[in-house]
Amino acid sequence: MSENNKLAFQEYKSDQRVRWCPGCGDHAILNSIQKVMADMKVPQEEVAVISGIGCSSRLPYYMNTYGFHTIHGRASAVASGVKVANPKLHVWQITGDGDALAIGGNHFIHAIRRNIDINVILFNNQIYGLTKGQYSPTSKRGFISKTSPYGTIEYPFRPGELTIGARGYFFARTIDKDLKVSTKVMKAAAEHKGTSIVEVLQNCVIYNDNTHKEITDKQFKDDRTIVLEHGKPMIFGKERNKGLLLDGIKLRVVTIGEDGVTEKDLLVHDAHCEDPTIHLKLADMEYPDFPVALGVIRDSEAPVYDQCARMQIDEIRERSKIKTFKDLVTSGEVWEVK
Ligand SMILES: Cc1ncc(C[n+]2csc(CCOP(=O)(O)OP(=O)(O)O)c2C)c(N)n1
Ligand code: SF4
Ligand SMILES: [Mg+2]
Repeated sequence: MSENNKLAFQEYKSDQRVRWCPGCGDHAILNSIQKVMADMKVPQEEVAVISGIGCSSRLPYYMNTYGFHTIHGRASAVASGVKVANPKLHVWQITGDGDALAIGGNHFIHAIRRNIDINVILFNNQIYGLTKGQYSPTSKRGFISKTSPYGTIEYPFRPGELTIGARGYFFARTIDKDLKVSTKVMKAAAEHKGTSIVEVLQNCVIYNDNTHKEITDKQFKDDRTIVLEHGKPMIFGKERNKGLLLDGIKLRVVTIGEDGVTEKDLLVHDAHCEDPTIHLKLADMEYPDFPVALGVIRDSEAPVYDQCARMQIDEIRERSKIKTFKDLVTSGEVWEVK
């Protein structure tokens, strides 16, 4: 690997032609992932990028690392297996809202529940892009698509709520074109021990253009999103004069300087708190009632499946009377094959 960071960034790019549509949000997400790996100087041979099926799931082709474009919905299952079999690998799972939350919903929640040390990047464009525009489990209620010509009659999953409901310990959210927040949360996800879920609000220019526009557009973004930082008061807005406080058991948006509210009244973000109550409220905030939370919402510690599995195997092997071939060879015992 090159010492020069710029060169290192290029080294994570494969020689494959990137086939996403021009303007697709996936291009920016790919850049962020490559930048994070280069910044963290992770050797390419120690990285495995595992995906399911979908436009987003093409990403492993574009990475100059190990990778596996698996089958629809099974990215979490394969990523779990790779990590447990070889805990030294840095395992990244690339998945879409259809891949992870529809056909792959079961694998997704159980990987989280087990707390396997994988970094999941969930490309949420609220549509099935690859199959040309069917509604997905994250499409807004009433969304009109080829499979819902009169509008959907169901409420969508909120990925943060689902993660916390599955006993997840890491959840972050970013916007595809926001390189600063994306690289920050992906780095935090990589450093977190256990399953990290990063939801990326991604724009599909062809089948669901502008679905996140009312919060991601430059002119609205500062007033309609809040970038959470551990240990910092929850302030947002173009004028940096809006904030969040806890009113009884509910979050409330306030203006600093109005009704006697000062910065001291605002909630201070504690991403590391084990109790997920406030994290869930933050993850669930939706525009127009609230700003949409970006950044690391939850980053707490818990036992990690692959480490526990390894420890259990070592312990049982130690106690076992059954010896492996290696044990026999290294023990110096004399043995005879008849
Ligand atoms: C078993 C199986 N069922 C259905 C499909 C068809 N299929 C391929 S991708 C996809 C949805 C992809 O949507 P998403 O995961 O949101 O990815 P995007 O294309 O939006 O990035 C579907 C239904 C398939 N390939 N395999
Ligand atoms: S169809 Fe949508 S998600 Fe797929 S590559 Fe094109 S813009 Fe991206
Ligand atoms: Mg999708």
